[in-house]
This record gives sequence, C-alpha cells and structure tokens, in this order.
Amino acid sequence: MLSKKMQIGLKDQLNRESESSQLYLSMASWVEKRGFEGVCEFLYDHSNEERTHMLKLMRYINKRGGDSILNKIDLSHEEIKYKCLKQLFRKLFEHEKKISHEINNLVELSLGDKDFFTYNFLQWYIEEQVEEETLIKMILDKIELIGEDKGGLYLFDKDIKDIHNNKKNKKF
Ligand code: OFO
Repeated sequence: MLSKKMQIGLKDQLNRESESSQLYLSMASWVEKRGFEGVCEFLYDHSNEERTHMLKLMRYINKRGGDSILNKIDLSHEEIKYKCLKQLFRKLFEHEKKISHEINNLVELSLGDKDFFTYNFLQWYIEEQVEEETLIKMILDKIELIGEDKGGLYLFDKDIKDIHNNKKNKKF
C-alpha cells in the first residue's frame, strides 16, 4: 500500500505528466502553423510520450491500491503565447527543469517512506528525465546560436527531423 503522502505525490505527478502532454500538443500545433515540419513532428510525438508517462503512473498508483484522479487542465492562457521558436523552447526547458525537480522530490519522499517499490518504480522516470532535459537544452542551445537567421532556422528544422527520427529508431 502507498502511504497517504506518497499517494498524493504520485497523483500530482500524474497530473503534471498529463499537463505536459497537453503543453507539448499545444506547442506542436503552434509550430505546425508556422511551417516548422521537423519541430512539429518532434513535439507531436513528444506529447504522446508524456501521455505514456502519465499512463505508467496511473497504472502504478492503481496497482498499489491508490486512486489516480485526473485534474482538469486549462492551457487556454497558452493560446496567444510565443513570439518565436526560441521563446517556446525556453519555456519548454523551464518546464522540464520543473518536472525534474518534482521527480527528485518524489524519490526523496519514497526513501523517507521506506517505500522501495516506489523508489524502484521511479528509477525509470529519473533516466527518462535526464534524457529529456538534455535533449531540450541541446535544441535550445542550437536555436540561440542561430538567432533570427531564417536560413539557419530552416536547416535547424531539418536537423530536428533527423534527431527525432534517430531517437524513434533507437526506441523500436
Ligand atoms: Fe517531460 O516529463 Fe514526463 O516525465
């Protein structure tokens, strides 16, 4: 059984993953309308990945006798949003850093609770999160290097398509 505190922590994380999925989705749509084909595919696929993270948590909570309740998500404030791709990825990087911090807190909680099942379960998230943060940072660094140069952004978009396809091939 999960402790009350652990249950709340995991449920909050479940909702954060659900929010991440929606955030990536809304960003993908914004990017798609601006013609960045590679970035848009990357973000749509990543939205699906975040949903997988959410599902994993949901099933774990249920398996351990907890209740996985989904909160309502409102991202309508995101609609006007980004001035440019750089601003979008800055926001995404901040978001992923926040998620890393929360996963750290959860691991700490599981150790404090001596809940080694949950501790073990969370190891997957740690690994995944390190990869995600690194990837988003790498993309952001590239964009900052390119600046406003349209030709550079065009090539960057092609690059992202390749990175994205390689990542996909590695997974299957
Ligand atoms: Fe991008 O965060 Fe899930 O874990």
